[in-house]
Amino acid sequence: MPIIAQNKDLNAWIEEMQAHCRPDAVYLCDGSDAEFQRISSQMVEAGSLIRLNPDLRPNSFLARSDPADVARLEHRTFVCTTTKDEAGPTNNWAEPAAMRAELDALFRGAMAGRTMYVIPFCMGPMGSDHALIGVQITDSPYVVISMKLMAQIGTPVLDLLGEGEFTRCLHSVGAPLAPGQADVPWPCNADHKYIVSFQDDGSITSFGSGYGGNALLGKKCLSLRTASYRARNEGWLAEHMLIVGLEDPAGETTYVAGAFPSACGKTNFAMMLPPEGMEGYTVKTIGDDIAWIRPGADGRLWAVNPEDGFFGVAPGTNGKTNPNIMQALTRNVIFTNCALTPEGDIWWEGLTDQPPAQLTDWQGRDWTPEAGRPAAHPNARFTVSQASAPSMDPARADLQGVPISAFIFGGRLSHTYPLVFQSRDWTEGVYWAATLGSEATAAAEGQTTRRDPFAMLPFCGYNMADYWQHWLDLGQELANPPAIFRVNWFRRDADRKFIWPGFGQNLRALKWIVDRVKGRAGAEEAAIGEVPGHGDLDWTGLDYGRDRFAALMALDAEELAREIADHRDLFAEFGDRLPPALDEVHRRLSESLTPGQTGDHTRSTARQVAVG
Ligand code: GTP
Ligand code: SPV
Ligand code: MN
Repeated sequence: MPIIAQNKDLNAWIEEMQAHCRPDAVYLCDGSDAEFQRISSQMVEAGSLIRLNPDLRPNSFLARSDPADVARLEHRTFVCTTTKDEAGPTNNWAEPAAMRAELDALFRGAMAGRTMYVIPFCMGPMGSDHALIGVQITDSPYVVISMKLMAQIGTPVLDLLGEGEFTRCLHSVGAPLAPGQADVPWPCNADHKYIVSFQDDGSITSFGSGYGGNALLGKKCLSLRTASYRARNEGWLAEHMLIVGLEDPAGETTYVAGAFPSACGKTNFAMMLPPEGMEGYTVKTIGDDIAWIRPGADGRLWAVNPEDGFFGVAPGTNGKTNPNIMQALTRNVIFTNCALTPEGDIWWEGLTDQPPAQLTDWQGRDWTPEAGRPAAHPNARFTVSQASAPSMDPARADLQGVPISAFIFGGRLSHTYPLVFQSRDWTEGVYWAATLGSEATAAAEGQTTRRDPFAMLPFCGYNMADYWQHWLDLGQELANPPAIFRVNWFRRDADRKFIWPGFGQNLRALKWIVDRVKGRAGAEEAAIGEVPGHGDLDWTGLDYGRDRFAALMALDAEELAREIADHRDLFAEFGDRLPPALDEVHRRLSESLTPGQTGDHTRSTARQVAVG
């Protein structure tokens, strides 16, 4: 098929890559529904997709990955800035020229026996100044059909691009086929995997993996690593954040953006239903994973969601935990690494209370509830267009984005941190976001905290200390900066039971946050900031006693002092680059929490209601 992209640079790049990667064919994606149907049908015939029962799950598919290619690969992810210092201690760095040479060698002939697909895509509302156009070259049809659900792709994007600039995103599964060699259902490269952001020229190259954030290069690579680097230079923010609006009974909507580390509940939070008693409130979804945020002429921050689809964690999702996404998952979905029922539908742990008696697991093996292993991979995911979720806010199409009134940061922490608190000011808020952590897995809960600053550890495209400074600087410039909050739904009592009644109640914390911003809710001064008293939260429809709440909110001076002391280790990694303002907050908190002189400092009874 002849290439008829009118963009000269694009044409030249396609020709160059065709000569270098040696595919059997080159195909320029138009992004049409017919194209999706055609490619998915070809994949079904080739055995790399299973078509689900159209009566149960119309136009939906199951992909089973190679068991060694099931998640993002942080140790194979590289940020190639000119110097190692620019990438910082939390990123893998490689010298750009050396990395280019290594990748050039790997891509030589890498697409033999396959089709090279060219996917023009747009992240952000089409036509918005906030949008970025990329072109992904890939030999993975799974990437093509996934990108169709995750972004605007094809001819409309090429038309918008015209002669303009685009981000070069090169991807191969790294599994060339010799003449006559049979393909496997999920090709990837067992020996070499690379996910590389070249920050010197803004290009992205990924080799060897077909999975999610490794392969859908518009997502983590372009919209976070590349965009965060650009954003620092251009004065905006690219963040691993959900964006939601809370509409109150009077019809007023307040938008917040929230950063929780991977698999810590962004998707659910972004589309939660109100709990019993709070039916007058509505959560409206703008996005569940990525936010691009810019200062507006009004001195506020405005956010867009650059994505058009959800690539969400399947296990644990059901009609109770997330009815909105379940509604979206009824048709037009690509499921990856879920289990298959005998009727030709999907299943995963937590979808139903009782597992089916018989399944095919994510690796294609027979499974029964006695198998002693999960039927779906714990990182099994669904890919679905956002247009399918009933909770979507039409404002997500607004070219300038939505105004952000608050930032929320939260990890999975079984101790020390209360349900919610508000930072005293922007600088302290940046401190609490920079020191965000999560207890790695359920198994590791209560043990080590993995620091995940701003939930951006795997995604920040430059030195994390410079990123903190960028946040501090931006806050200084804003006439109306958002308020900053920390949340934690995961605190446990002495019997290891969750103290918060469940994430179905999280809207109560969100309502307090919104009411704080509006000057409608009270708070008490505490060592770490401002905390709600029992009477400050709305308990309509929930009987939650003062004692339980006191346990949820308790601030233990020694625990906090240990936590603050632990932040020193994180900060020490950055040496001289650590912003002095964060060092200063650390010093102040350490002093106020020195064991022995804490009682009055951890919580004073002075009550205050914010104005503004
Ligand atoms: P990424 O897509 O990896 O960035 O993650 P995410 O933050 O969007 O995670 P997601 O909402 O998909 O949640 C991951 C898992 O945690 C799912 O199994 C959810 O059912 C479960 N989950 C979501 N929210 C909560 C919560 O508030 N508490 C608990 N205990 N589990 C939750
Ligand atoms: C995450 O890991 O934060 C994700 C999934 O959102 S992936 O797109 O695979 O990175
Ligand atoms: Mn994510």
